[in-house]
Amino acid sequence: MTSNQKLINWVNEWAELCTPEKVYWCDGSEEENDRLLGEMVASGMAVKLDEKKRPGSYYFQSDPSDVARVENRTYICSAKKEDAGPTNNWADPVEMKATLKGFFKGCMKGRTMYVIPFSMGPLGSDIAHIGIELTDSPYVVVNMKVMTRMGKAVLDVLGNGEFVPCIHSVGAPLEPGQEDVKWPCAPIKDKYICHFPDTNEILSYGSGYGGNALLGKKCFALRIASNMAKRQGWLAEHMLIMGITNPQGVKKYIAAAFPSACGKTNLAMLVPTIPGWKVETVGDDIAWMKFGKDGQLYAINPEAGFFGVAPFTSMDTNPNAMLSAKANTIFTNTGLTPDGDIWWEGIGYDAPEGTITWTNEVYDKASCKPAAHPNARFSAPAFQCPCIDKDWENPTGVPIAAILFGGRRPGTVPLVYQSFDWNHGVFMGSIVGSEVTAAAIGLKAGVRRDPFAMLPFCGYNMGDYFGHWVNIGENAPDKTKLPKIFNVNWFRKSADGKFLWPGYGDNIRVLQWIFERVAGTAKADETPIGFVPQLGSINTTGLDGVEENMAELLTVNKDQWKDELDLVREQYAAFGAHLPKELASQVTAIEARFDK
Ligand code: SAT
Ligand code: MN
Repeated sequence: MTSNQKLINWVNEWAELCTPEKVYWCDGSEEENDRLLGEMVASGMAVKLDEKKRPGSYYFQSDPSDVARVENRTYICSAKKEDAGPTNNWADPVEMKATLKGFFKGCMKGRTMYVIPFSMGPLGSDIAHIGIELTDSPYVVVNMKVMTRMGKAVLDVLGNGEFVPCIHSVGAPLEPGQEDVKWPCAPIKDKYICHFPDTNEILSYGSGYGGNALLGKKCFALRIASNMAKRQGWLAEHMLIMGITNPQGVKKYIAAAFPSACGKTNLAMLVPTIPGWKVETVGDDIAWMKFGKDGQLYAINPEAGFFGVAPFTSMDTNPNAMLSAKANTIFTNTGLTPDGDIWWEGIGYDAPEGTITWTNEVYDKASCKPAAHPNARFSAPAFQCPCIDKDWENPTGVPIAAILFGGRRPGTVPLVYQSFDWNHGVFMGSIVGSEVTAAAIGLKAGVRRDPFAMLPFCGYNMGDYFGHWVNIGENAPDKTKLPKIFNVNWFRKSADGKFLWPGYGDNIRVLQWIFERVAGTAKADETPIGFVPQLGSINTTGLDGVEENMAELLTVNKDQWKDELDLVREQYAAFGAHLPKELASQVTAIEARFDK
């Protein structure tokens, strides 16, 4: 299939260590996909959903110990500890390699080693990169088929070129005659998700779920790619990409960073509630951005599918996601209905009698045990999304006019505000905060800072990452063409704990203000923290009972911000000398503006 000797040698080397029963090179064909899914149905790992209700779709239940990314088992193995920074787990690369080789030795016994060539980004795009994942999980293969461009065509593009080596094992060798379990994996203490930024390698052991196992996503497209991007002067970000068209037919693209499971997929596929506006989706999770020849920042979505959180996705909250997952979709840890469909909390209708939970019990509403795990997911092909952008696979990407940051902040942070300039926008990104999501194990619930929504995904020292963002602005080919930067907060609450803003499709009203700020028409007040919409400049036509909330939604309170800035100082202290002076000075500048 390939004459890339480096690739062949590398596959042989790992096959020798892992001792799989056989090595299989994935060609990415439909026939191969059907065969693997058929084999998983036969072995009891997968359930084929009803062909009429959910054509071409399959259902999986994971082991109850293997349901999300394991951040406390995730490591950045840079030569120097300092280069991993204060927000990552660090391990010495030589020691970690030795430990992992111990785990990988014989780990694929009795299983097949699949070789998955995949491209993050449209095949052949200048912004795209190729990886090869070795895995002993057929579940990973069929998910990679949805989530990436995968198979023989990738090898053709690769030729004798460089690839990012990704090695994955569920860590459950089979002795001769030993029966397999439904979802093989290793105990949590033996799980390792390791990144070697100096050699661009990824080694993942012991988990079969999501970002731990689909190595193109968080491991490659964010942790390793953020390192590549820093070295090469581009951006690898945890951002959705959307196109917004106004009633006059003018279109602008926006990239937006929100922490995991914080409504990013919903925003990317938003259905506008105001007439004449249109939203189209380029991506819902990751953006790779590079300056084009015209000096604009262009973004591609490196993925080819959506790995969406299922619970509370419904025809009301996100019809486009529901329709994306209507066929050819893999569901993991949702409920399963007796008529061969899926069900989850918040899907918009009651669970049919006899629904099975993700732990394979009969669902009993009264028991308080949910049918779907909170981090249950659908893997759906992006092309099936009714609002997919016509340029979502354009190899040059789409030009980004604005960058948004946001988190869940019940207080302090206004509905929307705009930065004074690039570095002030970098500051806004650096102080993003949100609640801990169910996608992460081993963390206390509560609000945590999640700078640029990259806390679990930045593959190097976060202080240096801030510096990289400053440099991107500094070295931009044309500073006047840099995207404008905004912060949004859909989650501000009143003193009695009620959401002040309706959210969902009405977020288009905030996007309209942003769109018009970029166009230079919307009105704003200059406040110490940035440009805040002038009262009346956000379109609330047709909204009941929101107009009276606008003043509170847009309030910038000096005392709250003084507290906020104290917390930012604490947060910043952790970065020591790695904190760029351009950010430290933002804190004092905002304080000075408040005291003026
Ligand atoms: O499991 S993933 O890491 O891919 C999803 C997420 O946590 O955002
Ligand atoms: Mn994400």
